[in-house]
Amino acid sequence: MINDEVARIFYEIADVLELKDVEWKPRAYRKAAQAIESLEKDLVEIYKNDGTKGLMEIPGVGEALAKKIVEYIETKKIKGYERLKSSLPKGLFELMNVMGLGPSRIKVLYKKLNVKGLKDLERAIKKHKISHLEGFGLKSEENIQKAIELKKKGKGRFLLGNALPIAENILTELKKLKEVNKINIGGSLRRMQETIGDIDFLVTSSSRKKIMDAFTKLPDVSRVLAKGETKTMVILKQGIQSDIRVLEDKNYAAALQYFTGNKEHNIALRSIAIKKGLKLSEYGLFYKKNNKMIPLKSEQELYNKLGLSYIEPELRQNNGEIELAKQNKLPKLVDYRDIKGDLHLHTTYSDGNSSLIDMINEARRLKYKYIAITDHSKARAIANGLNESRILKQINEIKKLQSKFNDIKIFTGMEVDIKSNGELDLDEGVLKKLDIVIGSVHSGFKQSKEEMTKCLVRAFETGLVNIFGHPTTRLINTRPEIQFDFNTIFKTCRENNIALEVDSFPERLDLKDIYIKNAVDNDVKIVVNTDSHHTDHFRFIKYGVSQARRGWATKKDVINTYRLRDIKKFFNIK
Ligand code: DGT
Ligand code: CA
Ligand code: CA
Ligand code: ZN
Repeated sequence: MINDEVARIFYEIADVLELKDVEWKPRAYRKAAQAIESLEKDLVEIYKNDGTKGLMEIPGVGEALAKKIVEYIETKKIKGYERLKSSLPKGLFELMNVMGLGPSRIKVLYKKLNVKGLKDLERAIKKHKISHLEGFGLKSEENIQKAIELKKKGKGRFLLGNALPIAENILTELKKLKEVNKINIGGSLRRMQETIGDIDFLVTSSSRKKIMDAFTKLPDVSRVLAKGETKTMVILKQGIQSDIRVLEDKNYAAALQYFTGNKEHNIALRSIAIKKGLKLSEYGLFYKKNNKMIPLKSEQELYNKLGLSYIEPELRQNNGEIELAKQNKLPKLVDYRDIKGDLHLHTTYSDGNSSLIDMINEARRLKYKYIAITDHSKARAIANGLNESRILKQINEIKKLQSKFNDIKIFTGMEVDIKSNGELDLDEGVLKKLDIVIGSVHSGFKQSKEEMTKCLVRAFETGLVNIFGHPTTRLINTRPEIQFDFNTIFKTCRENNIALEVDSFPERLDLKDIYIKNAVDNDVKIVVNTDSHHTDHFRFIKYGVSQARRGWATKKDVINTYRLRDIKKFFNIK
């Protein structure tokens, strides 16, 4: 779909216009971009069926913007946008992706310090020029420095949530080829790592050339880096690299294992093979003494032949999984199909883009047994957070809707802000009326570890919180984690029946795998939620589940795999 491309361009136009001090227009572009992003239909389809008129029915899209969309559909370019872009130094655009630097601050840096790109910015920080600017200060200088470091570390890596849909599309295309025997995604993507360097495919076929030709001609391919007999590498239009390997059927099991990795896991397996008088490569498992290949039907068989139980791809990082596989003691990981409900959902009551009834119906379509509606509380004014009277109104609406459906339980709830002093943003009275309360930190990120720990403990000891939402508040590659003492928080959560959330939103994936493992080891319960702001976001659940799996969580560790009555019991809901 070109929807994402158009939305991205509209966001960029908004940024450029803001840099150029144009009023109003940036807002209009952003609104349209948002609407386009969450559109279910393809813009091309809409245009084909209903022309410019059809496009103008998209919220926020008037005649002028509809024309721009048509121009993009027809020419893959928007001339006005190219012109606008070339009127500013190129480097300013890379600054846009540094967290904490919106167009308004970039404007100041550009005008006052002539900062034209990342290099200029780093130089200015070194000379402490930024702290002297109005509205910046020492703290923001430090934060910009940190954001640059984060950005550099994540350079060239894609979010799992962006890479997987691209890979799945290509997979569908390739599967249509009759020359393809077996095919699978490999690499970090099969391991469901939170960020992805490139998209790896493994194919078995007896006509390699046909596969390579088809692969390089895929509509998503923008450039071919190398085309060989067994390996081809391309750059996709989305900017990510993709590699394909084509081997024979007899190599499949060993090749899939090898190309799934990770490297450290592979190296450890290889040395186990050597100790057994075997040799392991991407082509197969062989006897060392005569180079004879041991036939393998599956990865499972390969692991078993090495004296290990099967290891799920999400666990393969040489992080202790091999030792446990030797003793047949690996935990049975929570499964993607185990999830019975989603306990963090926003609606148009606050900053969601879908209505309460649409969210409920989407959950019913997914056959969920229960959900919780958890809009923002009043402190989040920019998110249209709810005050006490609007909450009561929502509770009433939920009650009315609940009486219509007996296939799903709709819990009332709130995502309530935990303020810097540890107070909750809503009164005890109203919080007690709700089934499920998520406590989240949305401000005061920079408190010290001690202050933050104290603040969280105070909030949790009220006994009013059921879920600690997106606990570290990090945004992958852009916002660092908040600091608190995990052991103290684990203890407080255990004592107050609070579950730690794994937020499935692609840029959050909060908690990280190591923290999940730690929590589970400490007997703290996990809840995998999507934090959906649109019906389209429910699908993110698989990224949260993969994160939980990479954190070694089992079904019993994840409370939203429980039956309705057990989850009620856990949270003490009547
Ligand atoms: P990425 O692409 O950076 O997100 O991470 P991966 O793990 O997908 O790495 P990639 O694409 O370079 O290689 C795919 C797999 O191939 C990797 O997971 C393990 C295997 N592999 C690559 N290089 C080596 C190596 O030097 N030794 C061994 N044993 N395996 C390797
Ligand atoms: Ca890869
Ligand atoms: Ca690769
Ligand atoms: Zn939140």
